[in-house]
Amino acid sequence: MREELLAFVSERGTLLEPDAVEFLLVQRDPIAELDGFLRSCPETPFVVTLEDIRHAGEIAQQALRPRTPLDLRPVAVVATPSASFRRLGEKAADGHPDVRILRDITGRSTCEGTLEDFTRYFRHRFQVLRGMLRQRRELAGAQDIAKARRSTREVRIIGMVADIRTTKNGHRILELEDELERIAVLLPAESAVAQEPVVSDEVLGVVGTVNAKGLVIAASLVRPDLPTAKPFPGTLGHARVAFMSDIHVGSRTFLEEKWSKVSEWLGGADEVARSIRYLVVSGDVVDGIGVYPRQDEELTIDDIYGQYEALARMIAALPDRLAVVMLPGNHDAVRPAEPQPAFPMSIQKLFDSNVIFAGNPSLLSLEGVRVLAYHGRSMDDLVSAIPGLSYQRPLDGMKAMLRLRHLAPIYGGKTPIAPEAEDHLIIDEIPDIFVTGHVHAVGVDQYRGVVLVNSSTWQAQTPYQKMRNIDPTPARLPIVDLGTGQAIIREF
Ligand code: D5M
Ligand code: FE
Ligand code: ZN
Repeated sequence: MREELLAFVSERGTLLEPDAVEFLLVQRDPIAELDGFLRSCPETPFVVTLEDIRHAGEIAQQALRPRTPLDLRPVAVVATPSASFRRLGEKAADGHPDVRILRDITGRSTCEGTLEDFTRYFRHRFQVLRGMLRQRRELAGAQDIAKARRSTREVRIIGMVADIRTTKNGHRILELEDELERIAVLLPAESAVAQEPVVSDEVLGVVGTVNAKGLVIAASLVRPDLPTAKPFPGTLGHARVAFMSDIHVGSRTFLEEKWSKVSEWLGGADEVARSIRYLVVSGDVVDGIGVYPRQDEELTIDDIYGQYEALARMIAALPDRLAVVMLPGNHDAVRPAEPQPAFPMSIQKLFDSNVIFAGNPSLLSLEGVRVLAYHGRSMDDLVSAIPGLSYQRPLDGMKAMLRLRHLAPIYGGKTPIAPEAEDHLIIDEIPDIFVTGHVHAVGVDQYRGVVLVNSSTWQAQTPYQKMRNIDPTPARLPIVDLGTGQAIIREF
């Protein structure tokens, strides 16, 4: 495809930035995509950039939307479809699927894991998140740590959390680092700031005063967070997207009967089922091989390709109108370090052409609605670091990710992170829908206008989960309306 694309480019007398080439190559029809963009230009540009192409798709979508602020509808979350949810749905087969992968790591990984790579990775993380924090009114005029250290008035600093400890008097002390210096920040035991959860390696702002010993006494902590609620963008129509993850095909505990039920329902006459045009599958699609000790004792299919072949048959049996987007998780056959690339060709070719493969995480566009999909491995680290978080309440963990504007803020825990040149786990663009899996729970909610989905599992409790008291909520299908952002969960 690469050669065909480049031939097309030279035939049209323009140039394509390397990033734009990679971006196009992961789209469904790279040439049609580029052709569409070139047609929208009054004259052929000298060079086409990644930004040009990304934005072209969005502008086309926006042009289709009505100008009246139908956009201001609140996001409602309900457990059973109301009569209006049923009635509003459009027959998904009546429209063409429109899926774009706006951003993921596939084909762009550059890191080798050297020390320089790590330094560069963390510098990038720091700089981008500092940029976001500087937009916050509370941090206007924030100073470098070196300068703040000498200040006698109120200081505002931004740093990455290098260490967190508690003193014997119950105060907490953070070591905060910027590019040049490090400073200790005291969260006094009796103050409200001491109650706020802080995790290692997050980038935050501190407003406080410096005492005689050069210690910052914090008055408040500032997170990059999301700006106040934004409206759900909303498509003109009411096509729906359903979410799944953690199918774990090949495991003894894979719930075959539940799968038959959901598969039958999706292919049946139910109005809501027929309104589902997209299915996003966020990782752990098979159980894998050698993922944990003595896994072979818990497998019904002990060949990795055999597992993907079985899944491919299951997906092929779903109705043709469904455009399926599939990303990997920690049980899948790609590198475990995040960001993970899409499945290799040897796996992709087992599936029908209605399946689109994306990396973990990836930012997708479904008819212009932006979906941030992430398997959710970092939840393991967040649950151990933040008091009150639990596997049963993954939506709280997702809100924490949005507040910190990072999918995997804690480095060096259970979530392996590849030191790419840029930190792809930063939540840079604010999505309209944010979905995670991994914890085998389910839920829908919203945070500041972002619809949150945790996408259940199709695996029963495993012996390991039983030992750890993790009680999964399998066989639930969250469904979101792309017109309104309204979300429901269907149980099978
Ligand atoms: O993870 C499924 C669930 O089990 C999820 O809640 C995490 C938990 N889990 C799995 N393995 C571990 C380890 N090693 N430590 C802590 N928690 C774990 P899955 O990715 O499907 O195996
Ligand atoms: Fe899983
Ligand atoms: Zn997982």
